[in-house]
Amino acid sequence: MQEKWWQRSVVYQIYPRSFMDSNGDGIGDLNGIRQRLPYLKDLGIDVIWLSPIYKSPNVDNGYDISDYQAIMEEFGTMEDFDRLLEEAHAMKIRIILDLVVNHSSDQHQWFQESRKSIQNPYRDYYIWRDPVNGHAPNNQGSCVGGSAWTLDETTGQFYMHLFDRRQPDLNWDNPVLRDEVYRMMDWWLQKGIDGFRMDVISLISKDQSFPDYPADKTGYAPFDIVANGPHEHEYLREMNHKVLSRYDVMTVGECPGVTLEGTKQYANLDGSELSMVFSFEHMSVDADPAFSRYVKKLPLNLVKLKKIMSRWQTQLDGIAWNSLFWDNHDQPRIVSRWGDDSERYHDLSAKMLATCLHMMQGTPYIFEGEELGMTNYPWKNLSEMKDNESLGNYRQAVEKGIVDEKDAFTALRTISRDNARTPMQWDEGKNAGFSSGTPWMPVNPNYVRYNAKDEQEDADSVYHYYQKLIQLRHDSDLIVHGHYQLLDQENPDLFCYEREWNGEKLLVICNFTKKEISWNLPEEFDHAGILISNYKDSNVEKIINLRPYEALVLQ
Ligand code: TEU
Ligand code: CA
Repeated sequence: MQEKWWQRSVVYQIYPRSFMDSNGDGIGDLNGIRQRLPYLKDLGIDVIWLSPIYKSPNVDNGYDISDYQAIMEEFGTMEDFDRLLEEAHAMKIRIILDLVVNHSSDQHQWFQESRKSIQNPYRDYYIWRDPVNGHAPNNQGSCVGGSAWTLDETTGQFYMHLFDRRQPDLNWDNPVLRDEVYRMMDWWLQKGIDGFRMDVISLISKDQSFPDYPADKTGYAPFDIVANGPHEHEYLREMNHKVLSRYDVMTVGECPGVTLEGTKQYANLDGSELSMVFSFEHMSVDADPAFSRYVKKLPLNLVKLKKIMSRWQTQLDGIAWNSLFWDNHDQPRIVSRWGDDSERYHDLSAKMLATCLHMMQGTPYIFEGEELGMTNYPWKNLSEMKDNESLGNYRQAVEKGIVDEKDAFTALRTISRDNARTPMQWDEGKNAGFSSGTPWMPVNPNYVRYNAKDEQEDADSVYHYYQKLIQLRHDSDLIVHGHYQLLDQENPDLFCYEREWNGEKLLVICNFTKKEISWNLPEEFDHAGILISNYKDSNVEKIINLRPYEALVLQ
């Protein structure tokens, strides 16, 4: 099988609103991103994934699109985008865009038309149903809390929205809508973009008989219960056939609710659907399935995490392609979540977590600031938070008495999506160098300690460690293609695994705790050299004495 360019690539996710503000209005923008291309080049990444840059009323920071072929005014103009793409390409950096087509904004012209009357030609672009006994058609819940159905007075019918009521779901069972989406995708690909990250693409096909589903504690069925619906793969294959297969692009489907078996179809190496998917099984190990993740957080269960990640590593090998991520704009910061963001262990644990992920098989994703070890924000109260989804779930659980308000806030602080969205920390100047105005989100006060400028100047920084991990992947067939095997499965403190390719082997050892732990080195690594490690003076003996958060890769 011939290697695809995206199999050796490292992707860097930009959340444009928080990355770099070029004109002092406190909001990141396209020209800001352009100014920082040299930084990304220096880091060594291959691809930028831009979270949505399209016209949007910003109910969900651009994940509610009112015009798929226009740029959000706060971010700049189409000319700014064209220039960004051109300059990135000149630097051999590719750009993929977020494709948000499970739903649009309620301000999109399609929905404005659709809601006017039952006979409107756009009616079937969305999902409309008559009330059932005066109520919503079924017990489907939305991701932000409450029902997934809203009654629209004009016609007396309900429309469906798996997210906010201002994000109505598009009707993928309508072939006219599908072709409209494909035309729009083609328009962007003609511009020369290098692919798409597809928002909640696992949700596009619903069982439109809308049965009632098992409800959770909120009284509603979870939003992702409809994932992997009846025509899911049929529609993706159609999209692939009509659009994607005509370009040399990468695609990553964000797939809540996806299974390992399903991924063998979604991300099959035969290229019939997508290049890879984001699955969330490994992100759920600190959630209690009975509660929304925003109101209850469990400590990390490393054995569980290892089992999940190892299953994806071994079972997709040679069949489908993995994506590798700890962070994105919907997740808290990994160093605060599963590392230790205290001064003493911050750098060590950030590097350990990076090692553990970047030595696996798949395409790694770095979320802006992760390469600096950016941390969660020290929230004091609710009023500082902005994210609709985190707050919606929190409020619902508190109002229904499902959780104690104080406990829930403790969880919310550490899991809220807002943690990912504070401004990028560029330097120790005003607002961390993000903006000369007032940033739309507060800057984390620790920018004086963790910022790009200082870390670029410090050879030992988290930044330089990421740079090295990226370089290693570019240079190593073993890291890109090697078969994976978990070692010492039940060890509750260490994550150890091997990679093997053409008779060569790699051993990855990661201490997830601040304890000192000794571990017996497998004999075949007796004379191995150190490929990378996060302590300077690591030495390899028959019994390795691992220090707090130590990470070692032997070859
Ligand atoms: O996320 C879908 C989704 O499931 C998240 O809302 C959720 O935060 C998390 O994955 C659950 O663990 C996508 C986007 O990434 C998110 O920012 C949008 O809010 C959402 O879709 C709606 O477009
Ligand atoms: Ca701006």
